[in-house]
Amino acid sequence: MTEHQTRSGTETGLVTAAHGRHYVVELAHGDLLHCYPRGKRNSYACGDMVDVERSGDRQGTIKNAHSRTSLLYRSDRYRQKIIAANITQAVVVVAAKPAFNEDLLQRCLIACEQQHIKALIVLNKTDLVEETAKTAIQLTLYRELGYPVVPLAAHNDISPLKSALRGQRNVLVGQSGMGKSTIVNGLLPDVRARTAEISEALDSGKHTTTTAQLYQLDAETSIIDSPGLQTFGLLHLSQTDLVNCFPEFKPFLGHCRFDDCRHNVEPGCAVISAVKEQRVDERRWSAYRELVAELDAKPRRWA
Ligand SMILES: Nc1nc2c(ncn2[C@@H]2O[C@H](COP(=O)(O)OP(=O)(O)OP(=O)(O)O)[C@@H](O)[C@H]2O)c(=O)[nH]1
Ligand SMILES: [Mg+2]
Ligand SMILES: [Zn+2]
Repeated sequence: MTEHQTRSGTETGLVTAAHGRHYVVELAHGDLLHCYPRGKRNSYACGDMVDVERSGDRQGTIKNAHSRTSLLYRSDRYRQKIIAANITQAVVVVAAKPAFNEDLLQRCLIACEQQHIKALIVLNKTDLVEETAKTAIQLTLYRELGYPVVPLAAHNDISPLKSALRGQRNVLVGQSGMGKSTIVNGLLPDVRARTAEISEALDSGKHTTTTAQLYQLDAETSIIDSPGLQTFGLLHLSQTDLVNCFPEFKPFLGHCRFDDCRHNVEPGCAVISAVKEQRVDERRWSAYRELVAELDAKPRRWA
């Protein structure tokens, strides 16, 4: 018995595609199994290591996932949605056209902070020179906060991104149309065929990505392409989580008048003073307050 066949009938594999409740699991010897999870409440994501039981020639049932080192997910009042598991770096792709949503970018960064996932911002479509100038300025704030910003024209040349991806399990996230799948195709020129194959197998006929898909770039590097996001709920964060997800707040924490200050409307708040002194950007504090308000609103139904 090998380490990948722990119990009779049970094999261990990596989730390499996820489309709703349909998963593709790659076993140690490279076989692909089309799987559904056991039980209605269980859900998995690309990057999960799972135990599966074969139920047919190329089919199986996912019994459980191994413990995760990280989990990128979003949650609104009604449900939680897993984006990717066991990732070390999120590549948030933005572009000037269609205009990117800064609120969504901030939410992606916050979700990463909470899971201790490194975040990298790609400013794609820099070949659209005129449109890009304003967006580049808009991103200065994030660069100053310590998030690397990589300008890219994925259509033309993917090489500026390659070294930043190396040695990481990456996930591409962002709005639809920013160029995530174009980046994958640039990294793996033969990937279109593979994408078509998997999409066909999963019965998805759309042009934009509807299936999260993991690609191995080399022995140490992989990248997950994920479907475009429109919203990014963060109701799984606690108030404390939220504060800690804003790295620039850190120097001011512990200096507020009240020990239980929420840095929202409280008098004598050191964070609010820092905003007034322009030591913390107003855009970030607004985002923070918006999220505090969301946490204060109606309770989560999935909790
Ligand atoms: N001008 C320009 N267009 C680009 C570039 N990269 C991608 N595009 C175009 O942007 C559009 C969207 O690209 P996709 O790669 O499908 O975007 P996506 O982020 O994967 O979108 P979803 O799968 O819907 O989330 C396509 O028409 C691409 O050809 C670029 O560097 N420059
Ligand atoms: Mg795509
Ligand atoms: Zn405060």
